[in-house]
Amino acid sequence: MENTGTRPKSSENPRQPDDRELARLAARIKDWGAELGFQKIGVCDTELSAHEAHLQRWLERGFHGEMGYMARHGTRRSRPAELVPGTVRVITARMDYATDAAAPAAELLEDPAQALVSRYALGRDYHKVLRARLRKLAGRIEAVIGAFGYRVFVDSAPVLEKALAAKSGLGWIGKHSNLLDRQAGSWFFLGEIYTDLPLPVDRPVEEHCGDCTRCIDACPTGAIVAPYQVDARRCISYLTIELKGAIPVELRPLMGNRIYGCDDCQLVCPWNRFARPSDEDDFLPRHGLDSATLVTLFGWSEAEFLARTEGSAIRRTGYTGWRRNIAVALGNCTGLEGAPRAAVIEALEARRGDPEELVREHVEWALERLARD
Ligand code: B12
Ligand code: SF4
Ligand code: SF4
Repeated sequence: MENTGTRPKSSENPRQPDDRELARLAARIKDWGAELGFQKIGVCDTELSAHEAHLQRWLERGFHGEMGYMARHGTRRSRPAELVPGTVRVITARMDYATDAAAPAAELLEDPAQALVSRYALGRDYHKVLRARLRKLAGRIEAVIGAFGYRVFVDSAPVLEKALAAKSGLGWIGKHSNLLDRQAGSWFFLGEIYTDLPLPVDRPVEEHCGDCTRCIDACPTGAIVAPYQVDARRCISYLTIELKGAIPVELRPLMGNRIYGCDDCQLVCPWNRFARPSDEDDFLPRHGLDSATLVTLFGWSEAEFLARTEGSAIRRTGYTGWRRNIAVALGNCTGLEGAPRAAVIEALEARRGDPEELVREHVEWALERLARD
């Protein structure tokens, strides 16, 4: 959890800015945000009761699976002032991560022997990138107005990031449940600054999903059980990143070669045609992760895994999760013949004696599936 805020002492900040000063400050915050590499900055108040009800229902239905942290914080997730007392506004920020430098996901999905790492995880861990920039943004505000109360968050605490971003006009929540924007699609990260500054708020944008259901239809595992409702337990992103134990057997064949996260619901979204590539070097693919074969990645030792995922979001799945995920993808390499098939089987057989029972079980599943092919 973030702990970067400063609380104003009344003697440090004796005069509250008036409405005109606050409006001017909000405009400057947006300019500074752009200078710091954010594509959009918005401001909203903290009233999230409709979202709180949706969140509650999502939890009651058990859609969070093993993500205990989603249930743990009571109403603090949907009531910002309970998480950070004194919060009256949230400054929200969007940073795009799509890159032209990566091998196209659609092509990788067609070749079962290739590994598919979701677009957001190809480069540097976004938490680090956004957090550092948001701290700079808060620093700029402080340099102008003096000490003020704030805290910076990037997917690091009980915060309803998409709801806050939607409220502050950064986009609308699509049927796949991600936030999207008409000019930018959905390939972006979100971050926030909770603050006690009563800045003027922005208006939400209209939603533009209309009759479209492409994301729902394209989901390989049927995880989008209704518009705006994702059962995480079926989502490949959850299965490959958040789930620590065995991947349910019935879902394994549906995962294809997606070894870390999944982008299918975004790949088919028509608004992503308007996404602009990011010019952040931090989000460029590292270690050939956008074009590696499954066999290559399965051969990584733990030391190689740790070295090549340093500063990357992929660390979250751990070396055991990495091998588990790739074993499933190798088991999905049906339809291969000759040398490529032999290479897949050889790679799996080499890990039959893996020290981890979890990995061994997924390797056996994969070999059995290929034996039936
Ligand atoms: C838990 C989580 C997950 C879980 C659960 C996903 C989910 N939909 O909740 C899993 C592991 C599956 C996941 C996957 C992904 N995630 Co995620 N995840 C989060 C996290 C930590 C919390 C999200 C949350 O609050 N879920 C709770 C449920 C209740 O929210 P919800 O389903 O969106 O429902 C809300 C609305 O849709 C609405 N609602 C719900 N039901 C209904 C019904 C109706 C009728 C209406 C109108 C509205 C409505 O109200 C709810 C509350 O706001 C956030 C970071 C954060 N702290 O916010 C990142 C975050 C949402 N993830 C992010 C990303 C990038 C992803 C992936 C794309 C990664 C990948 N490529 O693999 C996938 C996308 C999968 C998908 N289709 O959602 C980004 C999204 C950026 C964006 N443009 O929106 C975030 C914001 C992280 C960040 N800081 O950038 N994620
Ligand atoms: S990320 Fe993949 S599995 Fe999850 S909802 Fe989207 S398409 Fe379905
Ligand atoms: S694919 Fe269609 S329904 Fe899904 S988010 Fe995009 S526009 Fe909305």
